[in-house]
Amino acid sequence: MISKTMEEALNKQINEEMFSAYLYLSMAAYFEEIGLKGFSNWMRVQYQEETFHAMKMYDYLLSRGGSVKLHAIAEPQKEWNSPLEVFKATLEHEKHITKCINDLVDIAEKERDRATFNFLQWYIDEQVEEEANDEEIIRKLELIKDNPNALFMLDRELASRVFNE
Ligand code: OFO
Repeated sequence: MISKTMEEALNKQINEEMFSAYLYLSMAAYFEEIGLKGFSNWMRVQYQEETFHAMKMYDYLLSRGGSVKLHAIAEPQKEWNSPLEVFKATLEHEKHITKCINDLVDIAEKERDRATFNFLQWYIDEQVEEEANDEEIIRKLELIKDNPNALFMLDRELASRVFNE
């Protein structure tokens, strides 16, 4: 049976993941509203990924005999000034999530909870990928600057992203 401390920390993280989903869904709407459907698709897939992150933790907590407590999801930002600003905000958010996951690993170690420690390794790897994806898009957007043709080419590229766990 999972400890109360670990249970509380995982419930907090489920909320962080659900907020991430909400934030990216808000960004998807922003992109669609400014006519960038490919960017919007990329963010919709990110929304699906974050929901998956939350549900994976939800299922794990239940499988360990823990109790799921869903906290209120905060309202995400709605407006940004440019695609570059969105992706910079995305990277900052992912760095925050990486810190949350590292803190969870510390708690699992302190609680001597080996199962949760192992479970969290998947999230550690996932965060490396998430930050790398954002950095790659930021680099492209910095090269693109104000070139609309290049921006539309990137939009076409991002339109092909599909969700896979
Ligand atoms: Fe974006 O990795 Fe979960 O929150």
